[in-house]
Amino acid sequence: MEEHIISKAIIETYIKELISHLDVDVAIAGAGPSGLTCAYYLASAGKKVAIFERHLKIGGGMPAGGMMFNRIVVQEEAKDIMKEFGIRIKKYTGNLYTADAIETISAFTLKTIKAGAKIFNLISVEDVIIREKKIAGVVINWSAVDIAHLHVDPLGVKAKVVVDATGHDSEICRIVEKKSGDNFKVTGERSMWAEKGERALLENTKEVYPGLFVCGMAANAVAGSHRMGAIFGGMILSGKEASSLILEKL
Ligand code: 48H
Repeated sequence: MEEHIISKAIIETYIKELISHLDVDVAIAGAGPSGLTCAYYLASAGKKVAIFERHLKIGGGMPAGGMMFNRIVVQEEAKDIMKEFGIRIKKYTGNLYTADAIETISAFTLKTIKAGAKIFNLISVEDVIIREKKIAGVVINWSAVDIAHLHVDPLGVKAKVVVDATGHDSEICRIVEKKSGDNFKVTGERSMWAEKGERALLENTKEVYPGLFVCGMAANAVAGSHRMGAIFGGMILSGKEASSLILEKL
């Protein structure tokens, strides 16, 4: 058991995976609940999907529940998806259910990987590729490069469709706003109003620029809709909705 063979096994197999995901059907920025759900349904339908996640951990805001109480609330409409992922939910009151945030994000992560989507953590999407006014891929770099403010040029990934699932900051849409040269605007999210925010989410989940779809909190941020706090039904429904719209397009 020589150390350099262990190193070779890690580097060789990682690089193989990375190379095989330099040209994908769908590149998703962000492995939060909406990005994972979107990836799960796309991969289940046979699409080649790469998720690039800035952080070491997977799950975005979900593992922290509400203010670090690691429980989440979902509404009746999301019950079927929770069931599909094998997550236990408990009726609380009315149409509201609770679930363990760690169980939920673990199930989402595992099922998404097993469906065939590839998650690359510690990699950030720092730019997009635009050809003839259409998004044609993402530009990636090690997150550590950004954190350390190093001058290291990035690499490009070709994608038929790109999904902005970056949450509150809607980072990919903000890049397009700044760099496309078109009149594409990110409005920015509004303050907390759970009911309105959740209701607006599905409507805001769409192709916002040719080749660029937005889901989850980013969808509300782009459209200028409300945040909703630690209720997650809308996030996973939005991820599923984005996958359906993308499947129609591909
Ligand atoms: C690679 C990136 C980049 C980048 C960011 O925030 P998320 O959990 O996003 P959603 O939309 O799936 O879920 C939102 C939910 O967690 C939430 O915040 C809610 C319900 N808030 C309501 C409220 O009122 O506060 O995940 C986004 C992920 C994160 O893991 C980021 O690290 C990652 O995207 N990310 N990854 N490249 N440029 N930017």
